[in-house]
Amino acid sequence: MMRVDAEIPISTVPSSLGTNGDKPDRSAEPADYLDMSSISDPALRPIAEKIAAREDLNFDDGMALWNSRDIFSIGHIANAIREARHGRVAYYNINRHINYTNICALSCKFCEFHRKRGEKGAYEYDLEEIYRQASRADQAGATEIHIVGGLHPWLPFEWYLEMLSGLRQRYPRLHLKCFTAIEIDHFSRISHLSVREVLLALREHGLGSLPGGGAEVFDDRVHDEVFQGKLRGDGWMRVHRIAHELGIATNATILYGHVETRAERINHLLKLRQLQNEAPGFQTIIPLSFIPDGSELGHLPGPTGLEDLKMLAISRLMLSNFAHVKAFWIMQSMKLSQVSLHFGVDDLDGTVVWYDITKRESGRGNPHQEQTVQDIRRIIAEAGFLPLERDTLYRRVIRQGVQWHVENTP
Ligand code: V47
Repeated sequence: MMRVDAEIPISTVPSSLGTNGDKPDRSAEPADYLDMSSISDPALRPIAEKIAAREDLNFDDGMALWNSRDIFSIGHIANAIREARHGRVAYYNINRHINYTNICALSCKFCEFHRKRGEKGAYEYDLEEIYRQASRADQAGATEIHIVGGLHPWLPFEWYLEMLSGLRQRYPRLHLKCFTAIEIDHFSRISHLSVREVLLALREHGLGSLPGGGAEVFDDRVHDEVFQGKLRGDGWMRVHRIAHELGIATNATILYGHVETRAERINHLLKLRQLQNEAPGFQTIIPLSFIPDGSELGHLPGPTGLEDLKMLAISRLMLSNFAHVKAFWIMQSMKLSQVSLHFGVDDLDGTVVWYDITKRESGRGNPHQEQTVQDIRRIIAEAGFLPLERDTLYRRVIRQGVQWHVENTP
């Protein structure tokens, strides 16, 4: 049985939990949380001044952040934005991931998940299995299911529509956050519909929002080296732009720590910021720390803890128009995710339970990767923050065990 959430004094909760994309959540200013005398590296002072003045950072600022070894000052500046937006609150959700198939037409080098049909370890769930997993999520009081999979070569578009309508009919409370831009583009090809028509049809059948996966690194050089054949950055951004124009909220990711340069990471963040300015709709950035194990890039070392902290903090600093920065504990580990709450992060994703795409947390081969609500709340509280359960759209969840509702709704 899930523990009932302890009450958080309402005065500590931002007036809006940040569904507005580019609008700040509170009236507090980053300057209120900046102590210039504590910034040791002189190269970071102009950056702190820009943040205090609410000015956007440029490419050179991003590189200066990467080149600085003053991790505490970088954290201090990122934390000023985080606190101005969210106060002492740190968000989490009660969710389940369903990876419906690992059979994929693509064979990206960075990915240990993909299999060809008939290959050892290949799997595909039928609709009944997906409903069974969703039923368990619903009974456990989850608010969201996050559904993504490989690009299955034979499943028709109608199968995905049936999956969504079947889920919505059976479990109407669950928010369906489904399909990366890569899958959306694939559906457009197999159905001969435009991306807009695909998104409209998916929403009609129950789609709630799009996750941020598949963005990788928006750079053609990197793309050709590690993601060949996959939808390129401009295609990913086009899908998210159209989703935002339709009023569908989405997330964004960057997969860092493989063959990309730091300059390419900064350019990726700048492109996301520009898209958010032109077509707002991103809720959160999720920087994903590359896990080399089991992939064709298994010889690479992967990012260190300091690199993870810097990436999270720099994302917070560059993406002034994103409400949230999430550390996905599956990639960054639970321990580092806790520390990252002091480096600009305000969200830790959720309970997850089963996750098939990477399996570092549980040891290779075992997709059971679960955090209990108690543990998530404990690490947040121990870091000095107030744990707050949110739904997918960052609305506050009021919970009594497995019964829940969104604040201000019945
Ligand atoms: O798109 C694949 C990445 C992503 C590896 O939107 C890898 O709320 C590290 O996008 N090492 C899927 N990363 C996960 C994702 C996500 C996760 C949590 C929340 C949300 C959200 C989105 O995982 C893929 C890819 O970029 N990935 N292989 C790897 N070896």
